[in-house]
Amino acid sequence: MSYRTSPSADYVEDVSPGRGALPPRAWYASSDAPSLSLNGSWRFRLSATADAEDDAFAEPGYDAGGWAEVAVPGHWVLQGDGAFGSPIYTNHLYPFPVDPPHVPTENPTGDHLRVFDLPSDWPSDGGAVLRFDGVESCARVWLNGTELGEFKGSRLPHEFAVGHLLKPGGNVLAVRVHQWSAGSYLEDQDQWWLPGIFRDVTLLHRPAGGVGDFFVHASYDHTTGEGTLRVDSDVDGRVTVPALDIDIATGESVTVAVEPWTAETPKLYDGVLATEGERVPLRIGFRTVVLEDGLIKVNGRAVLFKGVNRHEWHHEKGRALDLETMREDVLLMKRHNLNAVRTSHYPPHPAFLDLCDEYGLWVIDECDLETHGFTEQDWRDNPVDDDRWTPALLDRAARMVERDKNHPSIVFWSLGNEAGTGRGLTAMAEWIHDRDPERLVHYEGDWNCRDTDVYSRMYAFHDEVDKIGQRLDGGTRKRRELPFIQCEYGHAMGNGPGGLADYQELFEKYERLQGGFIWEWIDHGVKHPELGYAYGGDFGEELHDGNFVCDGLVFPDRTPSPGLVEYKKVIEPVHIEGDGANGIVRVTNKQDFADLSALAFEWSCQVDGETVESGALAVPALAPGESAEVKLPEPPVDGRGGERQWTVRALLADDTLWAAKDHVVAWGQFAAGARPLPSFPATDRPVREADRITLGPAEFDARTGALRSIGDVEVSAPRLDVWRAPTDNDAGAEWQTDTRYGMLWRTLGLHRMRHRLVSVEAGDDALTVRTRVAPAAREVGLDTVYRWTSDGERLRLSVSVTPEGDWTVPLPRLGVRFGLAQADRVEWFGGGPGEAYPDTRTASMIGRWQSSVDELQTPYLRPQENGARADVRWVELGGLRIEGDPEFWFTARRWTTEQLDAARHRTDLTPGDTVWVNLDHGQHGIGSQSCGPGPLPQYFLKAEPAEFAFVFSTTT
Ligand code: IPT
Repeated sequence: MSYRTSPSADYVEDVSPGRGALPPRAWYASSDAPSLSLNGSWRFRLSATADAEDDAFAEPGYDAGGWAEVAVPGHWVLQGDGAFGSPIYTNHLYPFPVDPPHVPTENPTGDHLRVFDLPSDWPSDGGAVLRFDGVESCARVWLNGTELGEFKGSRLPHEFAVGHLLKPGGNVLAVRVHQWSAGSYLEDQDQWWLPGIFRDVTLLHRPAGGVGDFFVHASYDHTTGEGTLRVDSDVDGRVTVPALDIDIATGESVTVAVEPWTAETPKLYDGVLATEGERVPLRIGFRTVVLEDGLIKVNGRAVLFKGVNRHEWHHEKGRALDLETMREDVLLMKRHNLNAVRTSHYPPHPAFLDLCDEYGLWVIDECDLETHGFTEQDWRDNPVDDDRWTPALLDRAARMVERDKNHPSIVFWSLGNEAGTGRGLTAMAEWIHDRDPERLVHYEGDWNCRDTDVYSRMYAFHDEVDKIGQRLDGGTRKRRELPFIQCEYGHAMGNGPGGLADYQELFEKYERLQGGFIWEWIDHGVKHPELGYAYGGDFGEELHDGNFVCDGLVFPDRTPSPGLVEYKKVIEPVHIEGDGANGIVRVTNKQDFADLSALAFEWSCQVDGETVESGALAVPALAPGESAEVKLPEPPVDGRGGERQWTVRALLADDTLWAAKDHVVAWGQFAAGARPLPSFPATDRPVREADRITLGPAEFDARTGALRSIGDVEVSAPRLDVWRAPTDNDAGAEWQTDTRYGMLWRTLGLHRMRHRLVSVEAGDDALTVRTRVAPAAREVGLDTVYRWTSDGERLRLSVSVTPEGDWTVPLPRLGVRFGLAQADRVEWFGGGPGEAYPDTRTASMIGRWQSSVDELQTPYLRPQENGARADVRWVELGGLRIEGDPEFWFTARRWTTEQLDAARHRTDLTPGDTVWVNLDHGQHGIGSQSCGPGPLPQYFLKAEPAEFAFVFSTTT
């Protein structure tokens, strides 16, 4: 005989979306119907299983005085200092046995209790609705002891009619939240598993005759310049838009001249929907989205998405974001030239979409659906191909579309992410196409594009994208006729992504390619008292995916990473090229809709990186796609013979919503003359005295030829260095087995090179030190000759490297490393202000830059190679000036590469007494192999014969 002690928790494993909730509808704020936020501190009790406690706590009068408290919105595992469990990070693996729809018996369950009074002016007539904007993953709700129902669909709204249950005072709202439910099978996104009531809870008064659901249809006819407005409403009423003199009945259409909405020109018209009992403000954007001639067109023009995938993340609050944090995201995106967001992989808090409407961002709104873990069993039992789950899928589609349908920013509905293929997805697509034929449908998981209006891929390599652009990729007939986007590319994990400029070139070259969305916006690091930021495994998870959750363009505190700065430059809306010798600039407007009238242009002329003159540059207000050549002024007369260059910037001409006047939108630089290379006659000869050799300002160890000092600056001798602490992109994803150089380098032993001294030769005009640099157990090596010369004041080191043996891998870096006892301030002339590598150097601007050694470091959450400055002509630090022949890559840090390599978190790095300086002739590219292609061949640092030199002098 078997029986269950608590059948009341059966709903947890039920595949149905739930019971008791109202049908989904548009999310809006009423002008006159009051609402009551139930956010705040709630009483909280955690149980280990779904049925550990009965529902007595939901009864009025229950004494929860002894319970803990949690903040709502919030995730309980991020509160209570570990007393309420911990977050779990997995990429695509389910952290529980795949046994759908069953979930573990150990199912953390949080009982939440909140007692509230109605405000004294709460209307006594009408009804009321209780709205949950997001609860992970399954909730059962009671008000004043009456059960309202239960629901799943974590990032979707659920409303209950509660008017009949409300009392003026002492209302008891009880919510039981289960971490795991059948719904968890549909929510296998690559992110932390974070249970809780993580979005707002609100009580909404619903006046008699109030607005129910409504659908704003606002299209734009680019051939006439007119917009057509129709608002369908469950409850009849009138629609007014004062600025357009519109006053129509709901359901009625009107066509008038309007300014259209685009992400570049987000014109919104304020309107009102008034029914007998309520007024609701409308923000109307007129635009038409179509698939035409195989292209995604808005208002008659093809758009190019310069986008990013945005998960909701806050380093302390998880996915419980406040409005200011959402606005910060939007402002950062706009300031970095982004024009599009994919809401990976669920509908965001609705306020974020209001911001996208207002500030101007194209949106792919994605449904809360991912079943990625089923890939481990070849997608067997995948819920999206099992009719029993289809009602849940359709419920999710409807909750997204109905909630968000009035946002002009949304151009695509996305069915979800990484869910394989199946009938359930088709059912969703059919329902969506039918409900909203005025937008397009996206889904990446089906490369045959059965249900979609766009061919979408993730992490396709450059060569494949090139083929797709040329329509040489084959595929089904349907697919061949569709435009292409990369819904994910440029994996921004750690240092990188590299190769963005090369992608952008392709996107701009072929009409079929309509851009892409970087993976992803923000590192999901969790603020941690000892580790700084925690990632997967730091909470002792039995299964986890490490720092794969830290792959954003901004750090967890939203500081832009170099990847974002690079992306900003790569996607700049204006292209500025120049012919410095002839004093001509060519400016191209790369926007899709706006002319250049919002921008002002400025030229400046630099000598040795210092601006000697600048002024305004008159550039015509070019239409999208247009170019013009503009003459630069006569180059300034300046006696100095240094390196000359022009810099031209495009700035905001006026304050905008998202940045102030003079914000730099785009720039270009071009040389106006060659750089004079540092050189001097070798007049000094090395002198040997006992155990030392002197040459000009320098002293060497006579036996080893190792440099000891230059003037009074002590150094630990420069030696050849080829090792860098592998980046996440060097290490590569585990499924890319044959070209993961981060691994191959280690296998070869490049992190433990030995230096065999061959000879020290004090000649007439030079000290020559010959060595062979090679790893144990291998025959490959690098013959390395250091040749030192001096004119008495300056010291020149020429390095020549000749590879021996069969080098089958590129080198991580090639240059010299040395140590300085004291260094803090750094000044250089070269690329900056931020780091750059061969395929991430677009944003590196040639100029004079200053920094401290500490500020040179880029704080990647998992420590790895970072902080190199490109094209350095000279650098000064620690009493030395170092000039390059040719330009070099410069890195300085207070720990060694080996320490950097060994560290798991930033807090593992402790500054030592020595500042370690790398002067590199070459760096290997960065690529995006943590989930995509490695560096393109042109960014490889091949093991080839090389010669390079540095000139040292003291600055004191
Ligand atoms: C792709 C996922 O869609 C995304 O959620 C994230 O996991 C990303 O990869 C990697 O960070 S899936 C890809 C591994 C094929």
